Amino acid sequence: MTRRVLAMMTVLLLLLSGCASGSGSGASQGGGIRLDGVEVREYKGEKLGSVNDFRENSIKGPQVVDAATYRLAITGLVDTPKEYTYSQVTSDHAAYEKVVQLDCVEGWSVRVLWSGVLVNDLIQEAGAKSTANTVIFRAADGYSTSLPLTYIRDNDILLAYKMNGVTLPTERGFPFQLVAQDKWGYKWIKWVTEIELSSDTAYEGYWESRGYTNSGDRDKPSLGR
Ligand SMILES: Nc1nc2c(c(=O)[nH]1)N[C@H]1C(S)=C(S)[C@@H](COP(=O)(O)O)O[C@H]1N2
Ligand SMILES: [Mo]
Repeated sequence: MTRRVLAMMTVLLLLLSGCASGSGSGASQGGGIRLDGVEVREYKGEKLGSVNDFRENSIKGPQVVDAATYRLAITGLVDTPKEYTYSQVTSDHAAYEKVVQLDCVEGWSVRVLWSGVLVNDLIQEAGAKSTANTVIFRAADGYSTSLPLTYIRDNDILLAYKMNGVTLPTERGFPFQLVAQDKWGYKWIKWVTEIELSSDTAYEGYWESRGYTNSGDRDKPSLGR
């Protein structure tokens, strides 16, 4: 009990001192630079879940991705196909943060602070052709999922490289997990390697082709069509 109170006070002190607030890529509202490795557990007065609250049930287990050789490809219906290194994604693009909850169809949820780049910023650099209306995401484990281009644009959907201020651990999808807010967990693809612009609105990803809804809307049942 006393140990818990002490731990809470330490976190509070860290937050107050500013060294645990703000964006990892530079200055923040608090003016401090958040040091990687210190998990943020409260954001604007809201208690957050933890990196350790997620369950690992990926189709082939955690994928170990080497940041040095990693590439993110933007392909399909684009004017200029792109290939980014890890640091080109994280350092050459504006950073955004938001608190979003992931809900798995298996009945668990975690709400954390995500930091990342806008998927739409990457798409805009490649230049989506006017016929593109679907975004297909592929990952290092062969997993895939898709979402409407309008959903990606209208909701400022993030490709996250940090949660609670900490670089995504291997289990959480390093280097990138899609923050598919308002969608079931199976849309939150981890270990993303490719973003393909497509006109195939009927494309079905890994779980979608196994009976889960293609919309993946969190406010609707996940099974059936
Ligand atoms: N590449 C890949 N991404 C994936 C999965 C997967 O098996 N492979 N599983 C999805 C499912 S069903 C859920 S609920 C979330 C869970 O995220 P977590 O493993 O970080 O808890 O990841 C999603 N992203
Ligand atoms: Mo899930």
